[in-house]
Amino acid sequence: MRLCVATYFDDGFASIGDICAATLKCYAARHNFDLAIDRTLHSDRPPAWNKILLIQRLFDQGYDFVLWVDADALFLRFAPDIRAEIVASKDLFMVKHEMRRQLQPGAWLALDVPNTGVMLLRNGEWTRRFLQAVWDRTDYIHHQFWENAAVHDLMGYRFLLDPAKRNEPDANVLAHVAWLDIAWNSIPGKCASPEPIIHHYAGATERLGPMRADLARAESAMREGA
Ligand SMILES: [Mn+2]
Repeated sequence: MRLCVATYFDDGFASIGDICAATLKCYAARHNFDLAIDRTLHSDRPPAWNKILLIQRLFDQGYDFVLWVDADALFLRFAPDIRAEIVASKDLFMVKHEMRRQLQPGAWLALDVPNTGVMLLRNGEWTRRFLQAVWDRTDYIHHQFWENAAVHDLMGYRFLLDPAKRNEPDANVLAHVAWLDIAWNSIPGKCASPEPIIHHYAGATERLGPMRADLARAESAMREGA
């Protein structure tokens, strides 16, 4: 089985992207995965969309699986093997965060928010069609959540896109999706795992400082074999 660990970032993201890439390199080496750190892709869309292009390209190169990790995320621990999460009947493995939204004083809504920051994708007909469907949602090109917004829409999680709508997960899509433990996409201070494998600074205003501190932690985890 060929698995490629992948990320993309442009020059504007390089200071944090380099930190992400350093940990991806260690993770790939630890498990004998290939590594794709792409700095060259470009399209006429905001950079977040390039993840779709890179995953499609790696599928075309024949990888059986792609493990995508956003450039604003990094591994803290290296021993957990993502292959242990693979289920034969599923094509897309990702985390959904549970967020709480206050509707009115005293009334909270628990909201599932699938997050595309970390995804394991199986190279197959369904995933290829899904990625194309995401890319084709041109109405979300400039949405604040970019391709993640298109994924929400396609999966039927529409509340975050439009508070007038409800989350009505699409069973046909979710039949192909397995939810990973939040440890694989732990958002510090927002939706955090007690034992994170990957920290993801989604929507954070300050990333560089915390990611540098995390990198030091990751380097000692690496030395200890964790
Ligand atoms: Mn991100």
